[in-house]
Amino acid sequence: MRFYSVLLLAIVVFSCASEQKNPPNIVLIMADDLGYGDIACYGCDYIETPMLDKMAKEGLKFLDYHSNGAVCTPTRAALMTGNYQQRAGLEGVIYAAKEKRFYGLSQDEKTIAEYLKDAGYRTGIFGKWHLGYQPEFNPTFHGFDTFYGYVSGNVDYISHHDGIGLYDWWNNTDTSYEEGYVTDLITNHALDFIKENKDQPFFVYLPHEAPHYPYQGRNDKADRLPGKEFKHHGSREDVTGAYKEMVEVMDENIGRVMDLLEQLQLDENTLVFFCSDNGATKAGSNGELRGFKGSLWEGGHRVPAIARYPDKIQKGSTTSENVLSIDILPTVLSVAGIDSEAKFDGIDFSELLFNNAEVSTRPVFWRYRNQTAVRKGKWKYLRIKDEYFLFDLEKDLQEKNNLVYSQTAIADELKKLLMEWEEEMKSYPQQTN
Ligand SMILES: [Ca+2]
Repeated sequence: MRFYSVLLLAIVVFSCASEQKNPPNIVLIMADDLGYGDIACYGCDYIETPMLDKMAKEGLKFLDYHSNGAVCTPTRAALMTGNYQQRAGLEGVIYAAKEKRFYGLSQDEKTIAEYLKDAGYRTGIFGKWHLGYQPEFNPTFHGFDTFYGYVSGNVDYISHHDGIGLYDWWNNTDTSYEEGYVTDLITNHALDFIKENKDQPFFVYLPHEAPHYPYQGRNDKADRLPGKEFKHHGSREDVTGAYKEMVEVMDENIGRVMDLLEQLQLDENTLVFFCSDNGATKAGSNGELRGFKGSLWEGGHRVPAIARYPDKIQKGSTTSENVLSIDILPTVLSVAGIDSEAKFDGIDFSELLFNNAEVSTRPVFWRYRNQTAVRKGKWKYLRIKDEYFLFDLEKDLQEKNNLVYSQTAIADELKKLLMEWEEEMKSYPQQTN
């Protein structure tokens, strides 16, 4: 009898320990410039995205998810640090131009990859970094064990040359020469990484290039070649057709990741989060939203996001809770069971993922070039140059009805919050390209 009690106790203790030893894998997939109306499960009727639609059917679709930036670099700084990009001094884009390529994510910043690596995760990034060209900014110095991809804002999908014609394809800190279409290549490397690390917790960050320009399909010729002049956006004239193909090929490749997780029987213990880094350009669609990439109208930063984690997240659910890029790091740490003393601007929304709980109506802020915005609950206060707006986003998602002169008490409250936030951000010097 006593033997059995001890055995039972041993089994209980062992199973608890093994549970702790089996933290979930995290797969974070981010599209580049994908708009709120660019995939079928968000209402697009000319681009087919069966894999993302399936992910939404099996998981949670966000209707009020926002990138912290209206352009690439700032969102990535926010995503990596869990804090407003301004704290890292990266409010603007890091451009390829030779005189502008000296900025980057400081070693003083602790990234999501570093937190996970410290907790025993294997960490890999496959795709676009865009947080610094210089060697010291390489993702392998920011917590990633493995890096395949490019450090600039965009490369030719076939030749892998950046916006000023420099070759930009890397394996860790070394230049890598390999042939292939960017979307396929980064997925191949992500799949290899998952296979190699299937027996230990891993973090895969898969920042896609699609559907950012140059607008090139899988079978197109390279546009950017050494010594040859090229059009920045590529040579294809049917941009809409190329764009559709780029999104569809990305979707197909996301399907390959999901299939592998299932084949390896890892999908039950893997949180997959998909999002975009800012709204679409005029080549794509932000659905009914006003504005495009680069603007603080909703179309610049309200973007698709989907979370999938079988048995943990309710299938086919949607949420209208307001969540941002900065919230992913604290949420991932919570899901992975990692305690951290660190304070973040972002919040842990795991209770929203698992129990459909409400997220607090904290104020959240955006600033880019000559625009600032603050959102609290349904209210959004927006400044563009010297014009001021107040919108009730529940009634007016299209931002047509400016209430700044009729709802003055609310406008004043939000303006005060914005001024306080800007005051706090003054202590961080910005590059503001
Ligand atoms: Ca982008």
